[in-house]
Parts: sequence; C-alpha cells; structure tokens
Amino acid sequence: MSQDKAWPETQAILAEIKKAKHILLHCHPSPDPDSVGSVLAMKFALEQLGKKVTAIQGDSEIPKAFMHFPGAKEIVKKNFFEIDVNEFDLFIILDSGKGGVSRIKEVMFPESLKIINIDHHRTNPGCGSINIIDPSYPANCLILFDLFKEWSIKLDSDIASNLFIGTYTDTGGFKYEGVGPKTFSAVADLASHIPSIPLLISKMENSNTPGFISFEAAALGNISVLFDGKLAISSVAYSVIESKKIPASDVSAGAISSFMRSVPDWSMVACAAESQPSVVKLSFRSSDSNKYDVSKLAAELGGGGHKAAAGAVLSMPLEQAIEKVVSTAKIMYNL
Ligand SMILES: [Mn+2]
Repeated sequence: MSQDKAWPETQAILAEIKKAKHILLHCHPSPDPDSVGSVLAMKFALEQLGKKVTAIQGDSEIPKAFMHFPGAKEIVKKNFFEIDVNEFDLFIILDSGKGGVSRIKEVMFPESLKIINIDHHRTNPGCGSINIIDPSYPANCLILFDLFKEWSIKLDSDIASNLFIGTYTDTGGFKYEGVGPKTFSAVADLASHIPSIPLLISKMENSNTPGFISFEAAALGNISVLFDGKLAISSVAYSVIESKKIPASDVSAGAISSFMRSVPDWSMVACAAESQPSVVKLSFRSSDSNKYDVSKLAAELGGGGHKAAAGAVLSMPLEQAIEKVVSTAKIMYNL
C-alpha cells in the first residue's frame, strides 16, 4: 500500500487484457470525474493495445458538465441489464467503492467473464479475480497513470485530459490528503499533453444550472450546527425539492458538503438530501480527517468513501436519517 512501489498484479492484468476479445467498462452510480475519466482513459489505452472496448454509463446518466471530456460521447447510455453481458470476456471495474461494487453484484455475470477491479477506495471489498486496491492514491486516475507507464501506453491528449480531470477533481483541486510530490510529477507529465488545462477545468466547473442554484439555496439555508461545531448538517426535504421543481440531476449533496468544508470552525460537515420520498443521499466531508475519519461514519451507515470525503444513502424519512447520522457520529467520535 504505497505510491512508491509497483503492484505485483500489474503484469497479470496486462496479460488478461492481451487475451481478451471484447472488454466491458462502466461508470459507477452518480459518477464523478474520477469515474468517468478513469473509464475513458482506460478505453483509449485498451484501444491503443488493439482491443475492442465498450464503455457503458451504468445506473446513472453522465452529467452534462463532463460531456466535453474526450470520448465522453462514446459512452453507451445503457446499464448492465440493457446489454448482453455474454458478449464480453473481460470486465474492468474502476473507481467503484463498496457501494458501486455491491450494485455490480446484483448483476448475474457468466462464469467465463474475467473481472479485474482497480480502485483507491479503502472500502472496496475486492470482488475481482485480480484486484489492485490502493488507498494511498488520492485518485483512481493516478493509479491508471502508473499502470499505463508500466504497460508502455503512450500518453496523448485524450488519455492525459481524462486522467488529469479525474485527478484534479478527486483531490479537491490538489487539496486533499494523499496529494504530494508524486501527484505533481504525474500532473506535470499529463499537462504536457493537454491543449488547455484552464479550458478543461472551466468547462466542467462553470456548468451550474438554475435547478442546482435552487438546491444550493435550500441546502445552505438549512444548516444545523451540533456538538460545538464538530458536526454541521445541511438538509433538504423532498417536499422542498418537489415544490421548487429541482431536477434529480441537480440534487448534489457532495457539492454542498464540499462547500461547507470551507468553514474552519466545523470539523465534520454533512449534507442530507432527500432526493426521493424516504431516500436520503448523504455526503460527508472532514477538515480533520485523522481525528474525524468520515469513511468510518459512512461505512457504518452502509456507504463508503475516503477519510476526508465519503457518502451513504439511507432509505428512511429525512428526520430519521438525520437522527441516525447524529447518533452514530456521537458514539463513533465521542462527541
Ligand atoms: Mn475516485
């Protein structure tokens, strides 16, 4: 578990790729740029190796803000149940933590399908016949960067742009734990292949919708600060989402928790968004992740993630979900 040594599985994975005829890739539910960037970069790398590859979107639509990532338009708008999994002999799972993997397990895959699982979430249960799970990496795209070097993949602007945007986003713009000299040396290499980094980032970030602004206003207008600032929770009830006609794609708990994290007086922050009646999306951020590791809190609630950024979904009414978060956090962190 280190960013400094190669994984023993590196060549075994390449050998499986070389054997494969048709490779399946998919984005995890509610994909972030590390998921989409990983899938697209891997697709281009596999194609460079002469492979036939199909990338599907999986359970969620690819957000519009990511559609300028090179290759994004080639992602097939289908989930596992809308394709014939028998057409594939290799399935490479990327950046899917515990939640993503448990969704994959609902699919019946043929015995003949080899599964490779590459991820940086410590909660990943390791469901592949070959796994690389390395939580020392702040982004899955950086694991791919190292793998591609080992596999002698030639970086081009398509691969580099996707690896960069996943890295940039999953590190919170190079702010989160795990970022270090190795991140920047990878990024320096990637940057030399990207026509315009400012354009790549600004097209993604300046893509707010009126629905998201309504959601943001509702969420930021309803924050409770508990335990002397050790936990601040923003919440939005489904009735509000319905009355303000906020589209489901604009209900982004992660965007709210990321913003709330900017308050130094709050150790842990959470956004609880009741996206459907009695379905509550939870997003957690920690500004002191050694003391308040929110991946543990998320895991206890059936979700997963990283020490400083994690999430879960609770199927219960909003008030009950908030109560559960508060009582679990109180015990877990001695608040
Ligand atoms: Mn990731």
